[in-house]
Amino acid sequence: NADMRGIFSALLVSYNEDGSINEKGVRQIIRHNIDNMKVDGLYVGGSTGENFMLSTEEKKQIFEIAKDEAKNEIKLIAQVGSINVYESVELAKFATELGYDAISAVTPFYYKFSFNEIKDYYNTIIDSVDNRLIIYSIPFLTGVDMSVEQFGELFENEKIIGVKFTAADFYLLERLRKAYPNHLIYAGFDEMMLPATVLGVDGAIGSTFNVNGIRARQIFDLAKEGKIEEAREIQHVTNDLISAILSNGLYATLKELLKLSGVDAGYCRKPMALTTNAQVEEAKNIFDKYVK
Ligand code: HMN
Repeated sequence: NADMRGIFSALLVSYNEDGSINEKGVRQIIRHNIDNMKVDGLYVGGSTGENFMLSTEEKKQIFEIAKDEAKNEIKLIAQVGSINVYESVELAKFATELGYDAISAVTPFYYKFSFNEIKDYYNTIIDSVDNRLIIYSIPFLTGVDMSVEQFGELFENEKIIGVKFTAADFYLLERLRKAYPNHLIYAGFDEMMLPATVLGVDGAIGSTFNVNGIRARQIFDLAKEGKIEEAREIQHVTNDLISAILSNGLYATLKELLKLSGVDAGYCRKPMALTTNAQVEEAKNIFDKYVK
């Protein structure tokens, strides 16, 4: 599974003001990631794509657009997780037929599912397709925490090849790295990429790589080479950028920054609010300072 190592942008999706998908804009975001951010791959249908607010048909449409635009230029991961596991199976089949290199699924959320239920969810999804699966663990949004042993139980299924680890728990990250040296671990918090890389992650999946992909790769490569001080300098600038983005509204600001780079990144989708003038103005400052 070494082919899946590297820097993956969590794909942003361009929506029109009425919430419909702006296909042309989505294609431009994908091209920008490939041509200018030089990413190794895209994580399609994640939180960053505002995926959990979409219908099944819309999710499929985004998978189709991404594959059609990216072809085989980069690796593609399809996030198919949903608390409707039958939808996840349908999406897993759809993405696999399109030729996605792997699928991923968020831990089922909202209800307090038992670990056995979570395990059944993952096995149901991946056993329905001839593909590989990456667990998407994001406890701060899902409330689902799993132990080293529980990850091990999921990894008993050979088709489950890794985890996207969006957490600040570096103790757990270190324990997972030691216990499962042959599974893929992706860092999920861009602002903590350096410490995660020092602990030996295989790659990173992040929203801010849509605009900061070049610095992200520098941090990753320098840290892998043991050049920690140089990597830290770039993480400092990166985190000045990320703090500014987070204070101004994450997805709205990323979209404004893309627009300033000439990409038609559109709007966020309801219930997320439309961008205010103040946000647009602040995005210009952020762009001039850190992105241009
Ligand atoms: C996704 O599912 O779209 C992303 O992979 C999620 C990714 O881990 C991002 N997390 C969220 O947006 C919740 C991060 O890139 C995050 O946006 C960034 O580190 C800023 O906090």
